Amino acid sequence: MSDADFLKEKLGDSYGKLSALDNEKLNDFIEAFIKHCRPDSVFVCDNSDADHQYIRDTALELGEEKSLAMEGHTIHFDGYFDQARDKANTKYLIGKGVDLGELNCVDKEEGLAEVMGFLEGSMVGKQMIVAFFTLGPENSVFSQSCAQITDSYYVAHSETILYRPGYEQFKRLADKDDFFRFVHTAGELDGVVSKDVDKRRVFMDLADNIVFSTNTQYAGNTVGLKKLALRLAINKACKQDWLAEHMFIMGCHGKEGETTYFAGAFPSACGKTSTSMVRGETIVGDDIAYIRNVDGKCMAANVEKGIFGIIRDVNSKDDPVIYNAVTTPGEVIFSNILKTEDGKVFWLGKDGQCPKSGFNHSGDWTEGKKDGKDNEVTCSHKNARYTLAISELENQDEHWDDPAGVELGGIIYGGRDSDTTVPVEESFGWDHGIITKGASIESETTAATLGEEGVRKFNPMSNLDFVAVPIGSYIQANLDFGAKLAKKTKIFSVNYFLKDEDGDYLNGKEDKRVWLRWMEARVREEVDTIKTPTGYIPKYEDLKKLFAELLDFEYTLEDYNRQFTIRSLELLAKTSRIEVMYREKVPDTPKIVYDMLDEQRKRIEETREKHGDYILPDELAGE
Ligand code: SPV
Ligand code: MN
Repeated sequence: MSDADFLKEKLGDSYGKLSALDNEKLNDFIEAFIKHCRPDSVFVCDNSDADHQYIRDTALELGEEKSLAMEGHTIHFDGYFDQARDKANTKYLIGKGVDLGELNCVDKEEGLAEVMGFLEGSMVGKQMIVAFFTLGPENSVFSQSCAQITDSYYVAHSETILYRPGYEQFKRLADKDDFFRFVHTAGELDGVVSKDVDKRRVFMDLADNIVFSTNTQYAGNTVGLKKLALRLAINKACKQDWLAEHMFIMGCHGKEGETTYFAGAFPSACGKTSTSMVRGETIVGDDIAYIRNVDGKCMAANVEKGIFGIIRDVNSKDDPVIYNAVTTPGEVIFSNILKTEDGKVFWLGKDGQCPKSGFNHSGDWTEGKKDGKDNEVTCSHKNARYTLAISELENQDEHWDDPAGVELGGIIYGGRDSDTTVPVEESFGWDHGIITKGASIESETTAATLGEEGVRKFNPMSNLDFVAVPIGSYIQANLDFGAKLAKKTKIFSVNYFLKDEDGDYLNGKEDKRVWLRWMEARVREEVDTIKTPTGYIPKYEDLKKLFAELLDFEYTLEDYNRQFTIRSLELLAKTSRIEVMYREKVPDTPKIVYDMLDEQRKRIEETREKHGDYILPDELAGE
């Protein structure tokens, strides 16, 4: 049988949709995996309303999602042991002679044999879905075409919410081979959840721009266009002088009629989404940004069109916009929260009282339930999420879907740091910011990945999990990108997690609104600063004004001093930790990284000699 006849027979009604794309590379890819995964049938999605509706309906029909009382809302459950990204089993397939430094790698032949073994016959008794999307807006310098093969209607449904349709773009592909490929199987099912999580693998082949994902359903492991594509994009970006970053993009509106855009990188579950959604400002995207130099300007676009956000602690007080979106009719997929008999939902930190019983990721649930290890099973998982389109949000930025992207006024690096860095600080310049802010991020671990929580981990640009090239060359690519900008974007650090001696947070949840407006004022050159050994910090008067204006809060000098004390000893310790990390783990570290860390250490030591271990900002004013 010829290839065309094989596809015609196997695809049936869907054949016309594939052949209209007239792409042999694509046909070869699909044919190979039909032969290998052996689905009973194949559905090709052409992004029509009818096809999207079919995907929604089938997710319900197969039980991968269940409908809820609220119109448009559904709920999906991942297996009890499949609740987060599996870093240990996420690996790069590397051929002979390729060196990716410390990254988690597996020999290509060996890895392929394993994952292809898991894929073989994995779709017998199931339908294969083939769907097309674009990362970044269509028809823009940011567009990246993607083809997804999956046997999960939940994955396909999530992608129709989170990503822009790409079918039409495929018709116009100039280079027919220029698309990212994703192949996913949930594997054998136990009811509706993946049964063989011990065979969970996410293996990436950078040479062929393909990612394989098996025996898992959690979106961070399966939704190809999210973190799987980010890894392929970082590899591509490094070769082409642009950046693919784990960043939100948001618009700040401190000055009537004008918007200053920021992109911000924070490790998972450290306030990234809530920063992009703060009251009074507008959201472009909450997770992944592509950044390009367009005529000397630093332009950024959200590669997604939706949000896969953490639902824990989303309540009407702290996150009113999201709360409203997830408690009113509209298309929302919840995952791993509590569903009651009458189709209502509850999650950790939601407004109101938690029901005494219901159904969740552990099965039937009643208050006080324990798992096999005698740990309490909470009503929802800490990493439980909601999936919705940005178009559902009342705070969407008017340029969120602009093919030109938005011009960045500032880049922000954040982390979960209880004792070292001040709540907000501006770097001395691009290189200093990239090195001592971005490349020096350390963060205490969270529930967004499997493993122990609360351990301080090195996480350059919050992108460590996704950096697909040796880390030193990734940092060099960031430095080079800045060098070519006509106007350097300012770089800041923020830390929302500073604690006092008793372990209480030194900041309120809404303080980030003040830090954002202060950074905006810096971009506009409207406020002055105090120079510290590690960067420029705000002056008390400027913050006092912003706290009063934005939060109606009387910010005292004592508050300021507690938050902005320069902690010399902790800063020196951090500088040493970072240096050791690079020396031990990153053999291709650019020399400038060591030089800048060294200069920073000297500055901290000199200031410490003069002013002591803990220095109040006022002591440095005027220096
Ligand atoms: C993150 O963990 O950074 C997320 C969710 O944004 S995931 O899809 O799991 O990556
Ligand atoms: Mn993320």
